[in-house]
Amino acid sequence: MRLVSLIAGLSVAALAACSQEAKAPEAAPVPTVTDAFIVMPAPGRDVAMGGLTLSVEDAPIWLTAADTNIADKTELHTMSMEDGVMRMRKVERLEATPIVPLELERGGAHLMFFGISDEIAPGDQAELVLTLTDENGKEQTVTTEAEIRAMGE
Ligand SMILES: [Cu+2]
Repeated sequence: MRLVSLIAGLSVAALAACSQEAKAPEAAPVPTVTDAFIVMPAPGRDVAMGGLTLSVEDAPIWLTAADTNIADKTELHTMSMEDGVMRMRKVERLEATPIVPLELERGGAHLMFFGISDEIAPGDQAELVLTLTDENGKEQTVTTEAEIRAMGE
């Protein structure tokens, strides 16, 4: 009886060691966000776009949400040409890999802000909080400063 429980105990320990080893090689992505900006809305409007660069080391990561203190709602948008017309589409996630950083900018995939405060002016800084999700579904948030830019800049 004692021998059986000893063997059972050993195999549990062996399983635990095994599952820890299986997890060890998974690299945790290390993200860096730079050049975040928000463009001033057109006069009388409260909707505008913004951008940033998301680089990552060691493993791919996905931008899955964004939030700012100067707008009610932020969406992730892609741009594509359909029948000769540029169209924006809301997407759930945008990918950055160690080889291809995610670049959000005018004319391409971008951040879209709704209900922008009318208190902002070019040169101001807004807080931008990004939710990033790795390939295991693990989330992390990165807070960065976004520069408010005039429309033509
Ligand atoms: Cu858009």
